Amino acid sequence: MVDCIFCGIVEGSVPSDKVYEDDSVLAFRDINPVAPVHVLIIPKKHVPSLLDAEEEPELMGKIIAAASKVAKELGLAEKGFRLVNNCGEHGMQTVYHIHFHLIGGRQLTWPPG
Ligand code: IU
Repeated sequence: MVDCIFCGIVEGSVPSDKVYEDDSVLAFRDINPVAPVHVLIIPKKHVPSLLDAEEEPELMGKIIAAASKVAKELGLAEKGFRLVNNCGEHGMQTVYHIHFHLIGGRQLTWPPG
């Protein structure tokens, strides 16, 4: 068992409800959804946070491309959605394996709390 819960999901030792997978990216449903659609999109490689993304531009591009694909596949294209990264303490990041929340299926509000 690996230390990082999302690395565990990637290797399959932790179960998840996967909605998309390719060689470098995985998307699965959040266990505590805040909207009808709440998917986490992660790199398979352990990248701790957005502060480390500067070294991974190609991988980050693949994540954005996956978000676009998953949003369309899950029926979010017509009404729209939000793609969110929480970074660090003030950003309220709780899992230090970078992930992007794809949230939609209801009217969202702005600004966030
Ligand atoms: P955050 O951006 O680090 O605050 O969000 C972490 C998310 O990971 C949060 O929405 C959790 O519900 C979600 N999550 C999960 O889907 N599966 C898990 O095993 C764990 C957290 I731990």
